[in-house]
Amino acid sequence: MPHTLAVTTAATGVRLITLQRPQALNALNTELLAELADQLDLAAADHAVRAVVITGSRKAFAAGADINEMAERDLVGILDDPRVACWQRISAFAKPLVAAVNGFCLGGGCELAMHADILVAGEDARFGQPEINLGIMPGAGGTQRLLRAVGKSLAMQMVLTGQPIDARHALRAGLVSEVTQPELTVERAVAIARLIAEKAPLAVRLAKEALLKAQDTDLASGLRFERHAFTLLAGTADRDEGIRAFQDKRTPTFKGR
Ligand code: DAK
Repeated sequence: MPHTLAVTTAATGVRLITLQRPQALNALNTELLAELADQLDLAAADHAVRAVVITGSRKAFAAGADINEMAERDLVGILDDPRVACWQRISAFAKPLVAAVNGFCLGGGCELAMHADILVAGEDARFGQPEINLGIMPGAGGTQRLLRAVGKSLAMQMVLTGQPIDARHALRAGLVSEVTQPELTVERAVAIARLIAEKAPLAVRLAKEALLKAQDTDLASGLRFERHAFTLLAGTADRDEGIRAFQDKRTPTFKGR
């Protein structure tokens, strides 16, 4: 059983992972990151799980990497940092990941939220990369994913000044796709995940992979990947089922085959 997370089934096919280190505003220490990577590995292997929602508390999604833990690591310690492998496992999660963000979403917390495919924010959410205030810089993808999400000028401003932006600004910038009342953030994220969970898992998986490719490849390679993935789906039973259900005017039953 994890110590720093609560793991529940929020809806059919939807696993909800809640970060629970309230004493440190869900700061991401090694234990929490390792437990999160373990839970995502379990979700990846479980056919009943079609999508995952990750959330924190009303006060904080996560206030960053654990600064006290970071203080104990010198240059060599950072080279051997076990958290790097945890982040790699988190970023390798191939099923849809939805983040429900309330309160502080800072530093490594913002970087974790940006690992999600879809972000829903409560009106009180604050997104920031304040590492510069500590004499360091983002280390879990913040410079790369933030720039891709919000563009150069705002990413530069956030990373170089350390100043956070509010949920409405994050929405305008494209960092999140929806803003809700804080008490409805998890409910809305679960509803989105449930819609995805009802779709054909192989199509969802390949569509996610293709969309992520758009961020790190040129257009011709991305289009080639899309064509291959699209062709691959022609061999699936779920494609036959989806098309037949449309013609029969009924709801399809997808099996992930
Ligand atoms: N680490 C450890 N403890 C934290 C924390 C953090 N990031 N953030 C908050 N806490 C603790 C506080 O120390 C306090 O503990 P006690 O004093 O009660 O024992 C408790 O949580 C409540 O916090 P506050 O009393 O400060 O609460 P306030 O509401 O007054 O202020 C705040 C909330 C979020 C504005 C403030 O807590 C704050 O500024 N926190 C630090 C935010 C921050 O600087 N985050 C960035 C951390 S650096 C890497 C991967 C990732 C990273 C680096 C490397 N590799 C893979 C190599 C990422 C780095 C970072 O995220």
